[in-house]
Amino acid sequence: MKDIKISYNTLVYADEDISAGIARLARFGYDGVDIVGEPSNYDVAEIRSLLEKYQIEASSICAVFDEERNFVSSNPQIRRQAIDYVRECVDFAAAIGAKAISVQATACMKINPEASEEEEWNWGVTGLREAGEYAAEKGIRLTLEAWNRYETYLINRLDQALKMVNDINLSNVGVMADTYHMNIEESNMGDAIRNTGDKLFYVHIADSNRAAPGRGHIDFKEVARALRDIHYEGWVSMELLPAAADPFGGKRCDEFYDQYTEESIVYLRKLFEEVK
Ligand code: LER
Ligand code: MN
Repeated sequence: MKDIKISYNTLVYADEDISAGIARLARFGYDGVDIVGEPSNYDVAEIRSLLEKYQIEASSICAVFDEERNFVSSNPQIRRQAIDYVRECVDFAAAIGAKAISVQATACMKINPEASEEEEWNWGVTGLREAGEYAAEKGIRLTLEAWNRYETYLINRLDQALKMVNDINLSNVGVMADTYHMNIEESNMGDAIRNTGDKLFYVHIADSNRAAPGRGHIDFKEVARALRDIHYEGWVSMELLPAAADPFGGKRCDEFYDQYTEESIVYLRKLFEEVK
């Protein structure tokens, strides 16, 4: 069986130039890099040459959803901005050779709805379908990530993400798991993965405290067993964030650079070796 490829999200290296991040990932033997979805922050030619130089794949674009990019806003203009933003990420992904974009229906850290659940759900399905159709034209997948209840109110578990993916009904739109969010929301992480089956397109990894795997209390053997059970051949990507009430506030944690980057890949390679 082809083994699972390992990536690291540059969101973790918040205050650093992308070239330093990619060089570090190559040094520690990563297969890929997740790039934060702000296309205007990057020079496409530079990213392409870094990927080429360090022989690393762009595994995914990690799209960022805020109050101005929300598929389920009651304001149609903001819903349109979310679709247009994902289209922009699709163009960026195609330009640098990334094959996936992680998405969510709501803005991040937005915990209250603006309309009925049914109405918001339908806006989410319609908007993500339009973005997904555009992505399909360029051979890109959209991976719909479930976030914990403190970051969104709409899709917290994999079964909810799967329901929306099924409602969207496009072969290039699938579910994305993040072990940190799952640890909060799922009753059984292994079963949640198994029930998603071949619709699981992408996985973010962090321990229960969002630190490197092995530093919290998630049972990663069970996660790995479930990934093997569904014959998962996608990416797993490290997404570690500070132990802070606002993890996106840009707080620098020195251990997230060399130390956790090395520790995470050593941990995961051993895990996937042990759980065949
Ligand atoms: C993103 O991948 C994520 O997990 C969220 O917490 C929002 O950034
Ligand atoms: Mn994530």
